[in-house]
Amino acid sequence: SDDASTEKESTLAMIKPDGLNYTDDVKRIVNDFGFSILRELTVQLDEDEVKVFYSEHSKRSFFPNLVKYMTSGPVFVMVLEKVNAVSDWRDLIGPTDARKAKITHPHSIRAMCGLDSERNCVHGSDSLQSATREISFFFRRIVSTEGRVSKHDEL
Ligand code: RTP
Ligand code: MG
Repeated sequence: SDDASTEKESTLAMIKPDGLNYTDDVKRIVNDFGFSILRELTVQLDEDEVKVFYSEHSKRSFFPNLVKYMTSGPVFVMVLEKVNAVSDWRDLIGPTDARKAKITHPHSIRAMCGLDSERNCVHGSDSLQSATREISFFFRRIVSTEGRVSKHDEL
């Protein structure tokens, strides 16, 4: 079918350095909500890698702090697959500001493990196009067109 809403999508989910202690809780939520984990990886990012990953924010005042935060320890990255994966994962993580999330989205992942507008413990791709870029950032050889990931290719 060409109907995007019934096609499986892949998205990039990341547990940021401040969230690593919540990995089991996040993975339980991932499974409960029907995502398949196609790939996972624990990696220590360096400053240059974070600058590329978050390059859309390079002119923002918070960018230096974001680079420090994201290099403060290892991150845990997952490629998640399901129908509507991109927006469903964004809904599950909640708003960027974890302090607000605790009030407006108390069941969200950021409400569970985030602290404030910067240290919000998880990432999610914000569009199918971002998902494709971000998956290929970590898993260079497995991404195909349209945000789909082949289950047959190996890293
Ligand atoms: P993410 O990309 O990490 O999933 O977060 P997001 O879409 O909800 O928010 P975005 O605007 O893309 O911001 C990326 C990350 O930069 C940090 N940030 N700090 N101090 C601040 O005002 C501020 N604003 C953003 C957060 O870690 C945010 O997730
Ligand atoms: Mg973002």
